[in-house]
Amino acid sequence: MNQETREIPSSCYGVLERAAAEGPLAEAAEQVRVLGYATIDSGYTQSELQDLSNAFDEIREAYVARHGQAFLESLDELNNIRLMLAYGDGAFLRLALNEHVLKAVGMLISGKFVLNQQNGVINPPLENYNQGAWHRDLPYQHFVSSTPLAINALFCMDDFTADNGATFVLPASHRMGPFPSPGHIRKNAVQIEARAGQFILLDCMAFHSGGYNRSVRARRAVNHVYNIPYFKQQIKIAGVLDGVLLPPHAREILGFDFQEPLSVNGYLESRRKPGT
Ligand SMILES: O=C(O)CCC(=O)C(=O)O
Repeated sequence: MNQETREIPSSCYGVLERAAAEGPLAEAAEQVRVLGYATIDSGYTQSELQDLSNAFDEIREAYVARHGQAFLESLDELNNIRLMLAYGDGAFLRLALNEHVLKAVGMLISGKFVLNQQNGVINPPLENYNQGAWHRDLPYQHFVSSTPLAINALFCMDDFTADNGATFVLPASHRMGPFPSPGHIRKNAVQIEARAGQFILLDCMAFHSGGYNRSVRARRAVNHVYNIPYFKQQIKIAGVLDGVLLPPHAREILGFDFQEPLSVNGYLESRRKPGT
């Protein structure tokens, strides 16, 4: 029986407390809290998606030319484009500030959050690649936190299908410290199929892995890790972008407002009250 025709009971008993989630973003946030992953729509039109897709390929070509294919290969970096928002006409900066994503992340991370990293990810056909192995996005960590510290919003540049190696996730693994056993993985791994233009939201402590791409074309994605402002960014965005023209909300999300003071004086000045 498929998911749509199941008759799911709607009544309950013995329940004193119930989670509230109204609308697709709140429902996705609830699913991330419980299972560690969900999908949401970005709201882009087909023509905006096509522009992003073209921009992705142009930026990649220029990136590989700038850094050199052999050098990138020697670092296992050929299938990544670091900090895409630093290139092109601002399309990837707008993607990092997508209002659906920021709303959903705001429902998940209590208080302020910043963008830690934005990376183009390419899953090449019939080859292994650096994201095709189980990992957390806060790697080497084996604790459990009661609320998310970081969320990955993985933008699907192409359709994610079983054939082209759509991302696998281990549901609820953000609630367990250790990496699960091989038997648990065999029984519980879920592959997340999604349409181009959707975001896959992952609690950064949920174990996930790209799948093997058996199709004839690369599967492209752009990951965005947002986290509480206490973690350092992968690349200091305030050192790469000129923040002068950015609106206050963008400056906050990109981390301009959370740079560590360089001295005690700098710290005290950063706290100076207006008019003193
Ligand atoms: O390529 C994928 O499907 C997974 C990407 C990934 O693991 C990541 O961005 O952390």
